[in-house]
Amino acid sequence: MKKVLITGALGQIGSELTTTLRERYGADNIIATDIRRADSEVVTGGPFEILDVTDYNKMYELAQKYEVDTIMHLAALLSAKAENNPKFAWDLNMGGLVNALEVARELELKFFTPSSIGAFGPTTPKFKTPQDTIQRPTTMYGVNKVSGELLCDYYFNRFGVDARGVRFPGLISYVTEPGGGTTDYAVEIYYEALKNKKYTSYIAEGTYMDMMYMPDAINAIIQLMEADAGKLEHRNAFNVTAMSAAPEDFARAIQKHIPEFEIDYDVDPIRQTIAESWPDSIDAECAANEWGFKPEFDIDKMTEDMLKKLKEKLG
Ligand code: AKB
Repeated sequence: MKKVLITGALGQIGSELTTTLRERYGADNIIATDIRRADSEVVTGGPFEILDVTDYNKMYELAQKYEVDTIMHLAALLSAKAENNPKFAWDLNMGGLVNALEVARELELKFFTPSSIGAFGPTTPKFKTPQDTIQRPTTMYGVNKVSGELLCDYYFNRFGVDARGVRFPGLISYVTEPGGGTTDYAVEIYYEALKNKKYTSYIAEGTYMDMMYMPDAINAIIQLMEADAGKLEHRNAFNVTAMSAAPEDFARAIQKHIPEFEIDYDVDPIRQTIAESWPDSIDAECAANEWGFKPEFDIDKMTEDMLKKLKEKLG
């Protein structure tokens, strides 16, 4: 990986991945793209181009112009937003992915795209969900993610595209807020803890989902992309996770720093149904064995860092 084109670079993962890769590989070697411009270091800190991922020709031209050797395709609609606009989600999530894979095939590029715990469904084993298991998701986002996993495997097996990926859990970050996901509450809770010492959760008490702090997610992407291909049995859609947590677990971790913090609940039926269709906890053993995945942050370590960094950010 020497020169990388990133789609969705202003998104939750993209903004931190772009910064980290620019530090590691040199700012000029990381081409950030997104459908919009924003007041962000992603735009000012190195090459930036406007790209709608459904525009194959523009994606191909940019990859060629900058002579990249890798595409990291992050642009996608998250679970709750996709459920509100399923046809648009299909067009964007699948159209963008197939375009990016085609560019990778044509120009012989390495490839990364994230899948998600959303690729699992109600009939998937709920606890310690194995790497290879039943995947019958009941959301449009999940349908997109399973199709995407299969498409990446297909492009590797049929055309030899070195496509790699992980199944991310809910990602928590103080840099860029997520938009339209089911796990977004786990980010909002920290903002509200600092601003109002109180949070009303749209996810019900006792609802467990996997989560991970963004620095661990960024490390996982880099580690997987730099891993020796010969050691990868799975290549795509590796389960990765750092913790399985419910809203009250975040509340307890926050109360260690802000004792007066309170949580109550006003459950959103759509996002609750999505959450209940996902596993309580997934098993990341294959990622650990095949490329050394090992997260650093548990809920307490993450909470301490999140509150400190957010306090600095919010002033
Ligand atoms: C979402 O909630 O949609 C995402 C995800 C788990 O893929 N954060």
